[in-house]
Amino acid sequence: MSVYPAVYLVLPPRNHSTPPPPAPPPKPGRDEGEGAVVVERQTQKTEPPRLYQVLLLNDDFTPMEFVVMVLQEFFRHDLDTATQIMLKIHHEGRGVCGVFTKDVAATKVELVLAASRRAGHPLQCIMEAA
Ligand code: TYC
Repeated sequence: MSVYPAVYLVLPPRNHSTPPPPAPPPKPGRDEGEGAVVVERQTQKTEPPRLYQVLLLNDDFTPMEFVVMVLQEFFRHDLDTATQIMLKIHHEGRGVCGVFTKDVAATKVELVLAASRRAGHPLQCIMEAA
């Protein structure tokens, strides 16, 4: 007779037909919780807007002072710069007042022409692609 106590290992019944329980769903990440919006990254496609020069043209009748006033009021140049631009136009026939996006340039042209006609001057103002 043995001196050791009997030890029995109790195992659960074998069952090869029952699959293991499904793994729990992964915990949502920082941006993947319920109701979150996932935005796909896209490569940059936006082109910078095209720019347009606004120019004044010389004529024989518009007073120099009026042109200087236009350059100050509509293009925010100081008196010195406005005078230099006016003289350049006077001598060379045309000169750049500023460079703007299309809508802004078109609006400047309209405002300058309206002010010139209101004052009775034939000043010409145009825009050109820069
Ligand atoms: N030539 C004009 C004069 O002698 C002055 C002038 C300058 C007119 C610029 C238009 O865009 C102009 N009075």
